[in-house]
Amino acid sequence: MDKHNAFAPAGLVEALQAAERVTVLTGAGISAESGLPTFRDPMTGLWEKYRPEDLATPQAFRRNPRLVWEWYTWRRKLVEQAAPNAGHRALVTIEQHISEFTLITQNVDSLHQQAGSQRVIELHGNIRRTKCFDENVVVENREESAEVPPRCPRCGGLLRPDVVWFGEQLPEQAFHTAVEAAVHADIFFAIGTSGTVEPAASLARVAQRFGATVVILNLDVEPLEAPPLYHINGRAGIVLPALVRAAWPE
Ligand code: BV8
Repeated sequence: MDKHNAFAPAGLVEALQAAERVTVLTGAGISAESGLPTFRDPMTGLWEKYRPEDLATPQAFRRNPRLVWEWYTWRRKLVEQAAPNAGHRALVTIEQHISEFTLITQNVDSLHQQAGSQRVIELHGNIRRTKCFDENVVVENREESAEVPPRCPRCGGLLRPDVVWFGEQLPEQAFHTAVEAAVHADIFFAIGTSGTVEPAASLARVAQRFGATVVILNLDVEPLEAPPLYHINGRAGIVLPALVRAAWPE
């Protein structure tokens, strides 16, 4: 293997082979190669006059529940048509080689679980789940309804996607687990995330402060090999399989 493979720096490969605890934070970028738009992509079609921050809030939902529900219905249909890509699958392989592996995702698309990842912490919920806006309780197997948004079968309140909106608290247990996994990581990967949304973006800094090797994998980073910090510029669907091949040749 080329010793200076930009996608698999030798120092990082050795660290990966020796690592006990690996923590990964993923963002929309890892699902981009599955055809799902990221939040940095300009909104397309009928949504192009909106910003996600304008639609993914409880205020927006209160103001115009139909508009927000229909945006999520559009996104959910894209998610249902999407399949995991080689980046998601490479993380499943890494999980199989590492004794304590934690995958934290900001994504709401279930593609990590579909790829076979076992330990997935969903910081921002999941677009496939629906909950009652008033009771804040998930509604299972709801009947299709002509009403938009549909109503809660229990209390008649409006239904909403079970995702964390801007201005809403993250699920407490999920975030606590994520912080612990950052604190104790030997290696922390931040993959396909612009690091613009808090408190998820703080996890890489926590890992760095507690002595982890930190790897930033993105399309918009300058390559850097300054152990214990690595910046790898490339697509997750290409770089992660290259790292796996270098660390654990068949
Ligand atoms: C909170 C679910 C406590 C919904 C999401 C003022 C008032 C109130 C709050 C705030 C405030 N100022 C700041 C805040 C905190 C706020 C925040 O961070 N705002 C930002 C906009 C500044 N955060 C919150 O509100 C959080 N809650 O703080 O609670 C609180 C409570 C009350 C009051 C105050 C505080 C909740 C945040 C969760 C929001 N929900 N998602 C949905 O999906 O619809 S966030 C959503 O956007 C995603 O989940 C994700 O987290 C974020 C997008 O980030 P990324 O995933 O990084 O995606 P992005 O498109 O940005 O970047 C993609 C990257 O991939 C790019 O860098 C690109 O280069 C790269 N890439 C592309 N292709 C590839 C690639 N890389 C590799 N390979 C490729 N092929």
